[in-house]
Amino acid sequence: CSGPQGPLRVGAKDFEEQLILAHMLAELARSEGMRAILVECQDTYGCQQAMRRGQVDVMVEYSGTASVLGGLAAAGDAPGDQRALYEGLGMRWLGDLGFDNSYEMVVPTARAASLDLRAISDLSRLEGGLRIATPSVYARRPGDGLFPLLRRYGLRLAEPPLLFDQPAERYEAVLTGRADAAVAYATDGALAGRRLRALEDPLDFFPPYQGGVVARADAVSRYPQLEGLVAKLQDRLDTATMRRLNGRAQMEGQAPAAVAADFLRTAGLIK
Ligand code: PBE
Repeated sequence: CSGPQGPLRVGAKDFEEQLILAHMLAELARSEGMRAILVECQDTYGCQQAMRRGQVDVMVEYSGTASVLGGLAAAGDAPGDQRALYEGLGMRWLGDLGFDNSYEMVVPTARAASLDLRAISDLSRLEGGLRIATPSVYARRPGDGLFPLLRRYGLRLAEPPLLFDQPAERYEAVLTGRADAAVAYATDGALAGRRLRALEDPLDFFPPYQGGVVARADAVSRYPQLEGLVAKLQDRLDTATMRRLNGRAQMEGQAPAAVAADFLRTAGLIK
């Protein structure tokens, strides 16, 4: 744990949305005269471990991810459980930001139309089994991860999953027919302009994934301004906005820090 003079350590998983939002939090903290640094903690597990060890003070997490982490059932948990869950871990959920970044299964719009694919369950009709393009971390994820999803829907893979960590690579794999379906994040900027359809989830396998800010309780005491910083971001980041900001980093190659600073300036939150 750092002392009272230590900088606020803002954690980020390794995808654009996380980096953009972490830069927003750090930049807002600096605008209040605090020192703040970014800590890249890789994936959900790496970041949660860093939070528990006191190497990260605050980060953006997703409501459904919180319940998965807590070992609760992935599906069917009442929204809002993440608050109680984090309290039990010595952390505080400081508020939702206003967007939902769920996992989605996407298929090319044309193929969905010709095969009448509407729901994830319809993928069982593909002869010879399913070829799927996924982020590697999702293929390893318990709870709401790929293999629990396949089990829940009774889907059989034709071959090991194709692992692509760049969203555009997954979408291209499915559009060129190398895979039948790709795992998407609902706020991926790379979805824009691609003729892909997200399949329905009739079994409600996926919980809601409201983006929100979680902090260690000791950081909230050390930095009483923290809750106010989160409040400044609330009601400004809906799913469409988040997708647009992610697209600037994913597709236009802008640095996440620049996307964050530009957003805050345009919103009048920093000079
Ligand atoms: N998600 C979708 C994942 C990654 C993108 C927000 C549910 C997570 O970080 O938990």
